[in-house]
Amino acid sequence: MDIRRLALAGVVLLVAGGALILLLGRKDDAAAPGDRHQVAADHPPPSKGDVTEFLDDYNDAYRELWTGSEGAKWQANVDITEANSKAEVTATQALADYVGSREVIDQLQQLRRAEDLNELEERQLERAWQLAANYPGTAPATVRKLLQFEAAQNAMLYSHRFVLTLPGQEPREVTPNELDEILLASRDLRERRAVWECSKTVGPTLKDGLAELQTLRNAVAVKMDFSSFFGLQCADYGMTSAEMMLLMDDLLEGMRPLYEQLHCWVRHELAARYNAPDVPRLIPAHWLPNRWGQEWPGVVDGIDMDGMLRDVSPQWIIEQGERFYMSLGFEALPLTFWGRSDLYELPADANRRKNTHASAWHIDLDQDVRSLMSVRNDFRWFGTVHHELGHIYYYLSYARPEVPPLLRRGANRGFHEAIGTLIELASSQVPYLQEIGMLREDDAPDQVRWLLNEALTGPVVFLPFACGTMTHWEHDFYEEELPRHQWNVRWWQYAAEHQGIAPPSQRGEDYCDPATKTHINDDPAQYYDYAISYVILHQLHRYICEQLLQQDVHAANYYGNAQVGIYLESILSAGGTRDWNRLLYEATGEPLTASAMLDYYEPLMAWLQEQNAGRDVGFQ
Ligand code: X8Z
Ligand code: ZN
Repeated sequence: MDIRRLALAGVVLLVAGGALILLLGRKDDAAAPGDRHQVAADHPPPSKGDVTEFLDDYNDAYRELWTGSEGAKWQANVDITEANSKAEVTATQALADYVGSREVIDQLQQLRRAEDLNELEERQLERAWQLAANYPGTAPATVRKLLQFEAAQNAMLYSHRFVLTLPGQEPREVTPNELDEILLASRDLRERRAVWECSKTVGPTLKDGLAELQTLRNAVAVKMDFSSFFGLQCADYGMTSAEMMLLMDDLLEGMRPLYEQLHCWVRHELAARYNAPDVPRLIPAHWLPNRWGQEWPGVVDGIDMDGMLRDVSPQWIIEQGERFYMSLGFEALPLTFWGRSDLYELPADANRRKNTHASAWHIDLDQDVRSLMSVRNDFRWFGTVHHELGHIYYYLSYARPEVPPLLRRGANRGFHEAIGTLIELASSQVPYLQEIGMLREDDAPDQVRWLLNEALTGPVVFLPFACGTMTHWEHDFYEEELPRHQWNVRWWQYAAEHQGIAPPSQRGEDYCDPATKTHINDDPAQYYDYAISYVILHQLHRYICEQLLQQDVHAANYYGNAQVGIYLESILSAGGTRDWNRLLYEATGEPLTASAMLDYYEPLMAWLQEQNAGRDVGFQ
């Protein structure tokens, strides 16, 4: 373990320790409306019976109102209409009215003083407190406006029509999948630039709404004494904004040497591919196969992941995903999953609009699980399907009587993102692909190139976007209340600094490029979840390979292994009933540490250094 890794482990331990202190300290000094101490002093400490009674009632009400809200949200996402948007606001308002009501807040303030609470009770009260902080009934007008603007922003984002004008062609409407497909395949820079610019046309339509959301989200959080909305979201990990940023910067620093090598190699490859006269230091954004440069598939010659799926249907991909989980011992998906999900792409001229970003839903916190996707038969969707099914199997695993509805959630949000991506990693390894016939037995791919492709589509390229551009921008957006005339400039400043990417031309403040990323609008101040998920999933993967399978982390095969299934189920079925630091430690024997992830990609370093010999490697 080198110093950097030790440092990260140290910081993380500190953070984890801090998380625990924060968690335990919550009763006395957590965010609360100002009159809390007054209320507490006037009453004797509540009894255990009071807590049980409150939690029973709360869990029942919460589940019912959640189901109403989630069902209405689902409808508003699969069929974007004004009426569905209105129904979404009404149902979500009902949930907010309850979880953030003055009465619930007062009761929570009392009950959190009760003595002899067990961990399950403490964690439920803590969760209820967090929910109240998200929708404080002490600021009803702000909460109402917030729910309205959130629904409107989502509708605006997904009813946008992308009109593409390729050089020498008539304008035509295209789907996001079509934009992505051209960015993956086209070798014509003029065409690529037209597609990239088309993909950013949705940004300006979202700018005013985003300004409202910035103000409203911060107002809600500050009302509950958090530093900002960003701080409120970090508190879910038991961390402050500053601690989260420290973790992000440590992850970036740990990955930076390898990323710089990879970046250098890629900019030379792409310059040759596009016959560019020079190799630019910052990679032009439209050279890359992803709208935000968050993953770079298709750069390594000789590895054609999409080719493996050319002859299968989108439905086969989802069924194969289910077979993977079933082979580990998980049950078949409920029939209602197939009946109620919305899984396939709509044509650009369809008579309804839907959210085209993949998601998984736990409608009733029980067996009603659904996924919203636009699956095509390509490798990106192959991965996404495994990712979404990870959420679904997590939902199903903790939907059991021992886990109260309030704690039917991941150990933390990063854990929830980690499971499916772990299975995505496992389902992309050669022995499994050979076993199911996606890769011929005699097709022995070059191991370095295979790993190179994994680096380009996994955390080496993703972390600079997730920890760097996204999280730093959202941090500033909320913590500094970044003024709207600095949004785009700050975005591209971070993209240059962390990802080494530049826009094809100056992008002034008439554009709103951050808003083109769905999470900025509808999953706000949480993108670091995905970065943390990569750290966790590599820890789980290393444990599984070394302790359960005795196989190489680069060429393992989970398929059909019940022991792996039992191991995962033990993590999933706990839901949010356990402290995540302890759960991780018990599951892997170590605290949160990037060492498993960095070790996985270590073999690439020497190869890249050799390729880049004589080149000026850094990009700053
Ligand atoms: O949003 C997602 C999932 C849904 S939770 C498809 N992901 C991030 C993204 O697309 O930007 C998965 C990886 C990162
Ligand atoms: Zn996810």
